[in-house]
Amino acid sequence: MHTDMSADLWKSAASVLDGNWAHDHMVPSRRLYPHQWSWDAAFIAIGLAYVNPTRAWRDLRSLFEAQWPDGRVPHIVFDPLTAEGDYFPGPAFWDVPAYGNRPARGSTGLVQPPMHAIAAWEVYRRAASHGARCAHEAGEQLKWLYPRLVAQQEYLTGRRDTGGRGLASIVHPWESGLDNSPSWDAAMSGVPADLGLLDRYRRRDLQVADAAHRPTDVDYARYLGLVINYRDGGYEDAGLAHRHAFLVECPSFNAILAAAELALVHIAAVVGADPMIHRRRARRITEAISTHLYDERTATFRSRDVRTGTLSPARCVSGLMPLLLPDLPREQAEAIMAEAASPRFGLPGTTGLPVPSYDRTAPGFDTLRYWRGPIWINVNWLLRRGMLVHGYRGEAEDLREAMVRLVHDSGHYEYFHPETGAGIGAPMFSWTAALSLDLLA
Ligand code: 9YW
Repeated sequence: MHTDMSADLWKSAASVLDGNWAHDHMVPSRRLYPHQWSWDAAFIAIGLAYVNPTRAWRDLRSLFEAQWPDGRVPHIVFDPLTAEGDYFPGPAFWDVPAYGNRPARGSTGLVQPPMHAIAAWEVYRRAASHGARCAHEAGEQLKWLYPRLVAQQEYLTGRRDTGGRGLASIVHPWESGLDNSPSWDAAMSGVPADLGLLDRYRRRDLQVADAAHRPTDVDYARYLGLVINYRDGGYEDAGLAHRHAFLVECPSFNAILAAAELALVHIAAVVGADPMIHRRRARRITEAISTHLYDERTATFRSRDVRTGTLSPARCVSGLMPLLLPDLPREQAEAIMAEAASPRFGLPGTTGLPVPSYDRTAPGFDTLRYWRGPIWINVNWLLRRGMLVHGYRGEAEDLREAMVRLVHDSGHYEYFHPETGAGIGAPMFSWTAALSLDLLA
């Protein structure tokens, strides 16, 4: 790849991360998302590992300082210096119960995909190249994080196994990180949409972003209704199957959950804990994904609605994520590669672009609307990682080059138009910048 292009991209990526640092954490985007988001912090740490490892640890640590006593790591940790009006739904809406040594910063009661063990291991691995002081810092931070990462996994594999199949359920589309993905359409159609909620609570996102890109009002009313139901039950998980309208097992969330156990195998060995526990858990989750989330007929992974027991008809990028797992049966890994290469997604060898978030051939494919079509760098980064796990080296390199080219030509955007490659959503978006650093290194 052209070295001037790499040098330019490296410089602009590092400067986006400098600009988005807020005293003890990184914001995903200054204007749109002025707090700390959970899985963003993990992707961001992976990039900070190259330019500022101390900040990578600080960001992960400030997130885990807000961990709940039951082990859940909140999907947003609020910055008390940001005005309530600058983001909705803010701390007042979430109204989370007081818990233990909860820091002054409030949080939500939802989670996001547990990318953090993967990130912590990546930051640790790179520390030695920054010298002895950095390596020592990494050892100390890893020791601090380990029990907290384990508690996070135990929360998700325990209390969140609402279907009893050895998989974690999400209780809200926001927990997937793929907010309005068509993967939830079938399950969401059964969730009441009280549009009156939108009169009471104004959508802040529509004041700072284009309505044509964002989830619709009906989606949003359902999102708020689900939060209110979970919140009014004290964010308790026991008995959710009987009192919550949305419980879904997502192949991407669960693939990350299993990949996190594999990262914990390495971390446990460094901190003197038993790695075997994690190896066994990774195998169990992989088996559950492979058995319960695979549709034999179409040879694709789909999300499963726990309430109805049915697989979603939508073919989304989340179905490609189980490629992360080394123990996935060979024919399923091959099926994922075939799906990625098909006209539904398309690999850069054919399209010149990374894969879109949704099936290009589906009638509802929408080039602008968030997770219903646009290209996102974080899921493509995960797909490339999966390709490397299964030995698809040529495809992985093509995908790396396509991502680098896209971000270089279009900027560090939140997402990209899946036909033209134009940058859309928020500019100067942290995870796009952070993962670009990793792709260049
Ligand atoms: C929202 C912060 C978050 C990401 C999610 C993405 C979006 C927040 O932004 O959700 O308000 O809709 O879908 O993955 O963590 O970058």
